[in-house]
Amino acid sequence: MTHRIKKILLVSALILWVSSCKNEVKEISNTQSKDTSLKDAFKSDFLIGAALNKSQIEEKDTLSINLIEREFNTISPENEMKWEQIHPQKDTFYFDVADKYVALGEKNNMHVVGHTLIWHSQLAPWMQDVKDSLTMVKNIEHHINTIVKRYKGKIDTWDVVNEALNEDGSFRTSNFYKVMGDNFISLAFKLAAEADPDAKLVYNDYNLWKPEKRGGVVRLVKDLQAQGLKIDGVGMQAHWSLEGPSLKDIENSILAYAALGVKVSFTELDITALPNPWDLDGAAVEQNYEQYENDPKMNPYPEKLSVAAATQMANRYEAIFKLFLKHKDKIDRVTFWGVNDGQSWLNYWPISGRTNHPLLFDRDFNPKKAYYNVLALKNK
Ligand code: 9MR
Repeated sequence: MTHRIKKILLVSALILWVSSCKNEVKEISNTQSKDTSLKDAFKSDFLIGAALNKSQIEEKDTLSINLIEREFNTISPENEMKWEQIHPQKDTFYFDVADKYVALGEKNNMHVVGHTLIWHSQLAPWMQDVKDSLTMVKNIEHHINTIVKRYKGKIDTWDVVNEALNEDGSFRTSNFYKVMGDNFISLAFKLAAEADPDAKLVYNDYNLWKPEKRGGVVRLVKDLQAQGLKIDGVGMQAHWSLEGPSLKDIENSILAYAALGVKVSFTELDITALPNPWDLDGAAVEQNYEQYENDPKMNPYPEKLSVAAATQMANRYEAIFKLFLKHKDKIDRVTFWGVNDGQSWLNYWPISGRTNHPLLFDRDFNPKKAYYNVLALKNK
């Protein structure tokens, strides 16, 4: 064999080897994504979702998009459909990003959630000043009719009213409440049902595991039902921590809401890995948290979780999903509030500039130990 032929053979062999390696890598990653998809693992139990930010909705963040399409079968808009974004002035609606959001969900055959129609927070300033009930009713009608009708048949579930209750179960004295009493809640559910009779309608709030707040939700749902109005579900937001709430409190709420004949959704699940000011001795909630901003004690995992904390997080997620599976007949959806740890709102709240680790995927989109523990529940 001449030197030249030997060289050609060697190069060909090398090319063959590299391309077979590529195939192997592709095959492994395909199999991996198939085996490890949350949506497939839980498909006979409940939907699994994530809240998307603007750059994900606009498909600029392609790494997120790959993960979202692989792992989730339902999506929620983290901010883009809130009143101040979508309806910033009386006669101005911005549908651009919301349209893209709905199109993304449709393209991927996902269950699309609308968040949220009526909320005291992130409300357009022009609505905060409304003082008479006739004007408020008209504005709510205009808002709900315009948005819900636009996405009729495309948005599958609406968070109709968000966070209308105080911690003791009484009504929050938002501007809606000050002007209309609790009638704004029945009005919103009535309008949403008329605008899209097939959409699922949900009351959504945080700390719904608390017995007193649970009582408030039970009263609210019963009241809507007594008026003959449609309410399909209670959304328990689930911004939780490693220590609490207890599984018992969560379970008691699942049972109480399901007993009303509505479904329970976990709409905004994340588990903070960091100490919060109100966990500290003597720290009152109303304190200003800026003082903690550069306090290393409040930011113990600036790079990644310690092995012990990652294990604690994995165990906590495992226990929570075990409870969800126990009540899968009552639960229709579990949505994480964000895609990866770096994108979570918990890096900015309640103290800004910290490094939190509340989700199942790390900042490089790698599944964490918590992810594998959750999936393993389906292999037991
Ligand atoms: O994650 C959202 C964050 O980006 C916004 O700054 C914040 C503004 O209030 O809202 C966050 O989402 C909230 C959700 O819409 C309703 N439940 C509580 C969520 C966390 O604050």
